[in-house]
Amino acid sequence: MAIYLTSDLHGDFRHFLKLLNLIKFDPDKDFMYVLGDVLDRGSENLKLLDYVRKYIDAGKMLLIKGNHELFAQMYLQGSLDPRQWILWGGRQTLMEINELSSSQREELKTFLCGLPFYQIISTADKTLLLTHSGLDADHIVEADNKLDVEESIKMAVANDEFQYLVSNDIHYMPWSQIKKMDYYVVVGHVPVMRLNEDASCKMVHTEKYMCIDTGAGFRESGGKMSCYRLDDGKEFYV
Ligand SMILES: [Mn+2]
Repeated sequence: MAIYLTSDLHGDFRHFLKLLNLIKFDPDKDFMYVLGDVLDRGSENLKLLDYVRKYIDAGKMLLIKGNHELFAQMYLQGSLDPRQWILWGGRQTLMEINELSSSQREELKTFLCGLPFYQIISTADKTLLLTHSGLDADHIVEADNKLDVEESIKMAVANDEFQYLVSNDIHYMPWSQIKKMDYYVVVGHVPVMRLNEDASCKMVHTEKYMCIDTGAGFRESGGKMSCYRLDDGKEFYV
């Protein structure tokens, strides 16, 4: 039994199959957490989402909401201008959604609305909080010299889920504040090529959080799709 974490698959169905093949993902024994942004930038967005959903329905994967899932939800709700979504990488997903019947759209909207914003998981030796973007610096809950990550996320989402999901504040907040976080946090959202000094696509590990968006949506900038095996810390890239 192995637990895998991945994020920011961005419509790249082909590489997701390669990744599952590389890790020999076994739905009878393994579990995978997807930390958001299955959609947009790629060429097979809904095909990839449907594939992930089959595993979700079988209880073998869990999808946490990313900003690109929210963009699709907002488009389906009529609250996002298509031109804006296109600018944010949604052109192909938009065309795929426009092919759907109205009942399929309704079903997709309900699914996207119901996605969780975070998940807390425990293994024998560690407890982690998984979420797409991290923290919204305008909504931080601190008490007893601790930064309450779960309450901070709840407050940020209650205030404005869009603002929460597009935030990259965790990478900008002072370390004195980050080190007070009461959970070890795993995020995606910001391609690690922007964070690594050598601009490589290696996952970023810090004392208090890690970033596992290795840039599957930005192959032209050296990005890859990847996953992290929680059991032994091994990283896999395709
Ligand atoms: Mn994102």
